Amino acid sequence: DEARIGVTGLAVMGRNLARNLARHGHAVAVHNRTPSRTEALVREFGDEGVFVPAERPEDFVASLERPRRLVIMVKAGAPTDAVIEEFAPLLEPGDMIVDGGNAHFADTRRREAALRERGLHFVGAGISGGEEGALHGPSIMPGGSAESYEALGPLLEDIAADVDGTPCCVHVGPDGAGHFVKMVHNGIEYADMQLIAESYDLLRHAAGLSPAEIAEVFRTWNTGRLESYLIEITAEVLAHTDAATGRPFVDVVLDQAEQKGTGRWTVQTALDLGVPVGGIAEAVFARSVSGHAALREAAQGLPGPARSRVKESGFADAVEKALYASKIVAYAQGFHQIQAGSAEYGWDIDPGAMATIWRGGCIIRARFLDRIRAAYEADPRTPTLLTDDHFAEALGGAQDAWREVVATAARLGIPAPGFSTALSYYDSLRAERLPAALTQGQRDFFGAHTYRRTDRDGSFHTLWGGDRSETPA
Ligand code: NBP
Repeated sequence: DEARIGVTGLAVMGRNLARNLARHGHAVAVHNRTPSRTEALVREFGDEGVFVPAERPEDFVASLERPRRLVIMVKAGAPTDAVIEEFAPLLEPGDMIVDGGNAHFADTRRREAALRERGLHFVGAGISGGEEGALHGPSIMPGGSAESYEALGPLLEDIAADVDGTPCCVHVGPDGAGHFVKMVHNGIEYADMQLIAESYDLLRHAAGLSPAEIAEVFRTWNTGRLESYLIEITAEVLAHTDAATGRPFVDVVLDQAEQKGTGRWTVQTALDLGVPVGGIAEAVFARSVSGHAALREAAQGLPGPARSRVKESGFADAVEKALYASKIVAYAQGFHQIQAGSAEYGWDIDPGAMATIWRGGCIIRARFLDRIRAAYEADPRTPTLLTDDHFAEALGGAQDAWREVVATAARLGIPAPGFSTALSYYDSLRAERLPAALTQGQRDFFGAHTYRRTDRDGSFHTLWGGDRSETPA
């Protein structure tokens, strides 16, 4: 029992997490199904700290101090179940299994319940930041019992990213809470990337700027309120020239975006919870549209508007405002989903704490998240971030520009689903009356689905096929 914690699954993520632990002075037991990975880790990085390699699961488990902390970093899905089944029988009550993979939160809930029956703690930890994050400090979103967090928290906080002395790791809530929050984080990441892509597209095709010029625009934006990792790398990608052709890199890349599925999970779950997350959904659909090569090919000859250019002066500033406003909306929708999930599953998640641990380590890390943290600090029960003083002021200041950019996109035939849906959501929430009243009338007409009235309690039905009198339902 010489190792404080163990990692099994030593592909890029597990290896880097183990190295991160070792570099922080924690003796770490390491194991992998294929022993050559374990040997390679110790051979290449053995001098970074104390590694305790084991080939057999029994020896791996025996090398851990008690209660045991065992981190699984294998492929999500069936492999995770297989590894849990392999190790759980070797553990004792009170021991902890941490799944650091990208599990679906429903799987995490199932596994947690099953292992709790066997006296084991199961912690579903969302880990963001890719391989670099795993090595140098990820954002960690652990869900599980408070008791297990007491034993695990200090280690995880030690290896997590750090912003202003605050670790990017906090106990999110019970069972699937951590993986749920990680999922929504990824959904927000999709939305943010889509909005940035639309900004680029508008600057390119409405304003006629070159990729190199747009890179400069993003660099400037990165010194202001949009400062973020995603804006920073956008400038890098746009400034890059393809070595083989000498053309802008962005012009030689096939324009069909791929996805691994966490964005889709976010939208599927949002539909189940009844939470409108248009920004995330349009981002997932935008990737999907881009990949439908045959559809796009078939549509090539369809008519569009005569394309002209907007006057460049001031347009980039308008796009910056539209981007900031749309980003506020997309994040507000994501945080709404976190609050809805928390209520549905009884997780009691602190949304401000999520904004705090996303400030470093993860892909959406940004100055902006401090604003969200502050908004929840000012009003922990706010139903939407949009009404926070800072965000409301920014939305106010963006009004003309935001609408002008969406109108310009429509006029010139440049797709801007992210900007458009954000503005529609904003206007829907603002509207005093929505046409949903008409929808209710239609539903009552064809299906006797009933409606409620603005002036009286109760449900009603109009006898549409008869004398059109109203009856209480
Ligand atoms: P992979 O997702 O590529 O998984 C490879 C690892 O799983 C290897 O250690 C492999 O062992 C092991 N494994 C498999 Br596959 N089936 C197994 C089984 N039946 N029994 C035991 N071990 C099995 O690794 P990764 O890219 O390092 O990602 C690990 C986890 O972290 C995943 O859930 C991933 O979604 C998540 N994640 C990844 C990133 C990223 O940037 N890559 C970021 C955030 C989260 P072997 O060596 O014997 O084949």
